[in-house]
Amino acid sequence: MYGQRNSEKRPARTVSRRRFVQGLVAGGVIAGLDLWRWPAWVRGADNQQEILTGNQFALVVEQTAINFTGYRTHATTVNGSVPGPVLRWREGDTVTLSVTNRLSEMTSIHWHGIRTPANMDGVPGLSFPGIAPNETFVYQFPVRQSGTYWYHSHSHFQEQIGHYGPLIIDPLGKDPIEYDREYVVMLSDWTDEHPQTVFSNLKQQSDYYNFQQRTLGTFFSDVRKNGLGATLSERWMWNRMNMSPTDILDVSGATYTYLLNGQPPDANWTALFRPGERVRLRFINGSSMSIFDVRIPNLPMTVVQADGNAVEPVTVDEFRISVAETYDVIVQPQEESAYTIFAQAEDRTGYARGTLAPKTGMTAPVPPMDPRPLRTMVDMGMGHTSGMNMEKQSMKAETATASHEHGMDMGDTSSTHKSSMPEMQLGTETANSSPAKLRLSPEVDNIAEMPTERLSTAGEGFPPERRVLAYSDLRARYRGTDLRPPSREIELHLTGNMERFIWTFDGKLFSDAEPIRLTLGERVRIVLVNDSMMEHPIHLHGLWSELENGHGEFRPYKHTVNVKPGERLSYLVSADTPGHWAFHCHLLYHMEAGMFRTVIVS
Ligand SMILES: [Cu+2]
Repeated sequence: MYGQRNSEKRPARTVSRRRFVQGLVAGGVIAGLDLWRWPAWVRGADNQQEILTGNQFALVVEQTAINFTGYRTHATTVNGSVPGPVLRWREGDTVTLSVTNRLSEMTSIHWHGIRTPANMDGVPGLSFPGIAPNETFVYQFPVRQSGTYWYHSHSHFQEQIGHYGPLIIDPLGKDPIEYDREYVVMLSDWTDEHPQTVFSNLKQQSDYYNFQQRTLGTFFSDVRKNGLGATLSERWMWNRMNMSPTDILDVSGATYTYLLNGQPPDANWTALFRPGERVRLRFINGSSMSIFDVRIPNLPMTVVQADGNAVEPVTVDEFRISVAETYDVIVQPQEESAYTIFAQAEDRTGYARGTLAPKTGMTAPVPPMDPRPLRTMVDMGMGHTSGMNMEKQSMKAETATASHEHGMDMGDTSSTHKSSMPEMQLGTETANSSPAKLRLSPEVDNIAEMPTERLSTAGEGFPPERRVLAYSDLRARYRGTDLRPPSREIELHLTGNMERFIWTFDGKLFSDAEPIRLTLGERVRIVLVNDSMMEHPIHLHGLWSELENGHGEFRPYKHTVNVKPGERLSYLVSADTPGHWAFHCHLLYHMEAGMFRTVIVS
């Protein structure tokens, strides 16, 4: 059992890895240094990250000894810490970042969500060749946006082993968000296993890190709840589909230690406040594979920014943050007491944790993890279901599986997609440039028969009494800058073979796929249909993804759009920056497994 394994882990030791402000003193990052921008409590606070400000930065990528789990090992770091230093830019500045590679392999830094010229985007093979050992590459570009972002390696698996850090951009004028203090809260996942080993394990056995199969005990409780017939047919169906309804995340707390600003849960990263203050928490999910559900028991959070862009304030108890997303929230603790920042992995196999407190050393209870979510028939892409039609669903499942086994063409399921999507109002003058004609194949083990619009839910696994942020809650604070309707539509299916750990767009591996071509200046609608049973945070480099979530011209601008299982959603893109751009799932091992395309704007 998982719980057993977890308790066998040695207690995390707090290691003084954080060489606070060391980079400022020793790293030669003196030119353009604007310490006045920072109030004393930020500069001096204990337990805070190194912060580099100004417009000139010297960054060094190197191997650094770390210890998150009780075992001493190495991380690939930026300036010697995990996460790397907070980079603080100002909108309107031109920033110069010299990145020196002290590894024995190639490296790179990608500025996630930042609108740079294509040759500054940091993706080896697309933007530039990468940074060779002992070489220094100088990035330079104007900063034309503000908000909370992050940076990370785009070279092989370096992101998993520590090569990431927060990136904050102050607006040129007054910040429209009012707050008295702010903290970066960067969540991530650490494993002592070599990421190549993790990937091989997943390739050989996709549920390698999932021990949460349902047992005989849960069978009997399901029978009591749902009756024997429904329980039998549901389980039979999942077996036929070669899936477990408990496969939520591919890599779990079985190997991961979840970090909050580079601190394991026991180290309890702590941020201070004075009661009554408005505290801005800048949440960044810098994980390789972990989606988190974040809450602060007894403290409502008001979401004010998503992926760096201001949204109309919305107050919630909890939000789900997918890999690579950022959310800024305001909290206003009134009591002279401590609060736990609790970020449980979506599969409930572990959590990251920190504390907000009026004094150092105070703690609040750490809540038990919620029950783990179960995948449902909606996730399966079979629409809404009830006990009544379970049998019918099972028959469909059997048909699909049988056809799969015999390699039969499932036929024109794409036409079903369209007719079954009355919720989506896909513009009038659009020509579908990529009619998806998918069939079951070694790369595609499922096709959503009835993908649904699911923007008004955060997904499964939340108790009903909690207010949980949904994508439909995100209304941009400012009207979009390009109000033209899209001139065409590109539909892409998020596909995979769970068992073989193959992940693709439209059933095609990156190596077999043609680039997606956009004409410079055109406005397009990207439609994503998730045929798989996993969530996929889809990240388009260089261009904004304006999520069509029912707010008209106030669509939120995102850089990463999480697509739930069985979901169909769309966003608009203005192809305003030429070049070769990466477009991929931000689950690191999904990207590596093939879920990646090149977008060429010319
Ligand atoms: Cu993915």
